[in-house]
Amino acid sequence: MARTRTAPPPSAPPSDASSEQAAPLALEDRVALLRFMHLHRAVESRGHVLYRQGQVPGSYYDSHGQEAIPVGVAYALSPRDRATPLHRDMGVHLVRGTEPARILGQYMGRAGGVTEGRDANLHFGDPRRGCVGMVSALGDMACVALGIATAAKLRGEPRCVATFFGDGATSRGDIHEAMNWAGLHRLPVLFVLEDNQFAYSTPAAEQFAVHPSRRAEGYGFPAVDVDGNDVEAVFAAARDARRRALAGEGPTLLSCRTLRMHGHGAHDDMSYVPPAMLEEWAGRDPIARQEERLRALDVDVEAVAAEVRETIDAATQEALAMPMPSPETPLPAFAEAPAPLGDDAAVAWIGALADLERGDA
Ligand SMILES: Cc1ncc(C[n+]2csc(CCOP(=O)(O)OP(=O)(O)O)c2C)c(N)n1
Ligand SMILES: [Mg+2]
Repeated sequence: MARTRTAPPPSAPPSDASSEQAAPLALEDRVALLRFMHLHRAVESRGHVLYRQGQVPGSYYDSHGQEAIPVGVAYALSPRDRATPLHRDMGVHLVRGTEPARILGQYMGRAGGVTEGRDANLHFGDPRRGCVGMVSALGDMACVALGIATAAKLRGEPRCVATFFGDGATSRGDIHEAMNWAGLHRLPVLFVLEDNQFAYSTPAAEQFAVHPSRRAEGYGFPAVDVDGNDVEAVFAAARDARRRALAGEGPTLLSCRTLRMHGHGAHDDMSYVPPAMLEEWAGRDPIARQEERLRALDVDVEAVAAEVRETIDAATQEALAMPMPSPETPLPAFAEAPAPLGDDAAVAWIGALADLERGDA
């Protein structure tokens, strides 16, 4: 009889222990990776439906086919680590515990959304979860990540930061400056390149003469070429990079090759992608691949998918019941400075350090 494995609920990110150990992934973790990819795809698919129903302002952007990268990297982080995800990286938010209803509420600009209806629908971060939302200017978030990593190093805090960017963004100066500085100061940064081989309609061959993964060497740190459609490979590479970062060995570039199966936005039919390429990559779907692995281990993968469907249905009802933000209220999402997830130990440690310094003076 097939076993049904349950994964941690979305509000329970993996413990420090799961990401510290070099041991092979436990079956529960392998199932959790599948579940988070399903959640990622399902929350985005539902967002697209809501968009077509006129519930989501602006355009709509998803990451269909790329889910293994944000999920695999985020799962390797500890709660105390930080992330600067791109606007499509819902897996990062979900793994770090942001509830699907709050993401759907965010898409629709509702008061119950992550930024309480106060920011553009996809440019959001939840400081409680250690996620800094992106700004539209590509490449800029690498410099924000650098600031976070510099602060962690100066304060002696045991944390790293994962910053995500596309192949197109690697042509921006900010990425080079960030990599140079991070390499020089051995900062605890995971540079996560989501190489989907296109920057909007521009193919990689028209973007750079040398693949960006070769550039890391010039800045004095390693790059790892990762199959971006294999969530376990992404997890393993991120876990190794995190270990290096926390050991003071500096940054790593995780160059994750993938192909997004949807266009740049809901308005884009991606006619610029050769059909044969789409067909080839459809056969490498990250969810189907993880399901195949787990089916072979007798996991009831249909039950995992069914549970996620139920979760998203309930989240949709919850989000649709959220009111629009009141024009009377100020900007609560920015006015508060909540302690981020997993920081209790670090805060206590910094407090002890401050006392010590005062005592010395
Ligand atoms: C500095 C800057 N230039 C141009 C844009 C417009 N723009 C938005 S997304 C995009 C393509 C991004 O390609 P890539 O970095 O490969 O990310 P992908 O969407 O493929 O994940 C462009 C040119 C921008 N947001 N910022
Ligand atoms: Mg791209």
